[in-house]
Amino acid sequence: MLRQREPIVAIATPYGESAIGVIRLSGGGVWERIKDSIFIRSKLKPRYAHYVKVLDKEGHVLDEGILIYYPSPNSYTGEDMVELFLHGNPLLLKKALELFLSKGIRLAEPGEFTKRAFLNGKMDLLQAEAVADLIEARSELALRNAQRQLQGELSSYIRALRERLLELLAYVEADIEFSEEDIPTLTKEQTLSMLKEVLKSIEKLLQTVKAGEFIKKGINLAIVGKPNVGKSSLFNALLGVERAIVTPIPGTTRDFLQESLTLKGVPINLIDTAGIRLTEDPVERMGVERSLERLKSAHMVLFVVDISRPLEEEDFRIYQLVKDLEHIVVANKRDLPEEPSVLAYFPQAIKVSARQGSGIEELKELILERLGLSLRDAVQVYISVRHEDLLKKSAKVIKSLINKLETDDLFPEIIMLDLREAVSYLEEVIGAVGTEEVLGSIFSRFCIGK
Ligand SMILES: Nc1nc2c(ncn2[C@@H]2O[C@H](COP(=O)(O)OP(=O)(O)OP(=O)(O)O)[C@@H](O)[C@H]2O)c(=O)[nH]1
Ligand SMILES: [Mg+2]
Repeated sequence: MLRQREPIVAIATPYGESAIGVIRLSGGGVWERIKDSIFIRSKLKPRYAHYVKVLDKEGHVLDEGILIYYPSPNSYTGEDMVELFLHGNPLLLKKALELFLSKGIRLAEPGEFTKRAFLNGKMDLLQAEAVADLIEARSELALRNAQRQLQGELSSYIRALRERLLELLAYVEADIEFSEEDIPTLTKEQTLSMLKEVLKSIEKLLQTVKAGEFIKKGINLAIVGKPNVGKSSLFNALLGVERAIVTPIPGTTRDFLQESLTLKGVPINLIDTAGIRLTEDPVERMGVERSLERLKSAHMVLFVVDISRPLEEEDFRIYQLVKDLEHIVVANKRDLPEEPSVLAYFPQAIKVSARQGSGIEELKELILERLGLSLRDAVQVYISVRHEDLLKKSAKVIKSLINKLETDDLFPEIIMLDLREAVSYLEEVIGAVGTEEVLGSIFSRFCIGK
């Protein structure tokens, strides 16, 4: 399995001046390739920090630093690896890089170290993806999720589903191959219940894709409503600062405002918009048009109404625009006497007072819950679009198999083919393949020849 490929090299730290710059090398016999350029006093010891000098072609000292040698298989890639910690000067690092390139070591492609780690079985595909996610993570939750995935949480979740299907497959295949013999089989009900259980788990995972994207990229949350209902006040209350201008005059906000905030680690781009109404004022009208535009790019909308006054035609008109979008109805000004018709029309509304700041924490929690990000959720792993595609395919096959089984008695061969297909998609998610394992699963389970 473990293979040593041709040596590659890369500068592993970002371009720019820094205290330390790291050069990473990996591949079969990489140390032998570079050792002429390294002055080292002691004998090279695996995974030991050596003080070294890097010598250029003329034998001059290019820099001094620390070198660590990780012989295969105990390295990140599984190959022989060298990490050199030099001074973080871009020019110097480039010179060192060129020195190694001149020794026939190739420049690494993006992600090539991690790709080699995957190919050498040091991690599965999900974990390799998590490395990229971890480096890119820009919010606390994204970071935490990437770390979880790197630790193999999502992998083990998917592996468990795959094992359930393999178990079923083992029964079915044994039924085909050894139908004459007295071996344990599953009833149709048992098969169905196992399939349904797996399907349910896949569907649960599928629900996390949106949230998974949200925690990586953040969400656009737009506040809309007719003039004077308290949108800007709500904007400020959510931000926790007096950012937007608030006045009793309808039509105060003319252009949209954006501010970033994080809700429990989720990056949110909060947008306050101009109150939407038919207006003769050309400036306000442009603002209204921009509000409508913001609506389109919003992942979620907070539709604000004034709980202290009867609803008007404008409220209903705006509601028509948002009702098919992901939205929350916010009944603001709950500190004032309540006009009962508002809640009669919008019983689902959450009551807040933007001015007094009450109900705001509950609103934040509701936003996260609607986004599928509530920390109370049972599933704490999030999938990405690549996983979604494969999981959907797997779910589709399982679903149709359930339907067929419920209406018909199927040949085990058919069940076997469907199961294999469903399993193959799960394997693609983790990047594992091998039909050997199916056989292994049969024999470990049935002790044939006993
Ligand atoms: N009593 C009470 N008044 C509020 C509350 N929220 C906002 N107001 C008042 O309502 C008026 C309008 O508030 P804004 O936040 O400017 O309303 P807006 O929806 O942004 O208005 P436009 O920008 O004109 O569309 C101001 O006088 C606020 O002080 C609230 O929770 N309770
Ligand atoms: Mg406003």
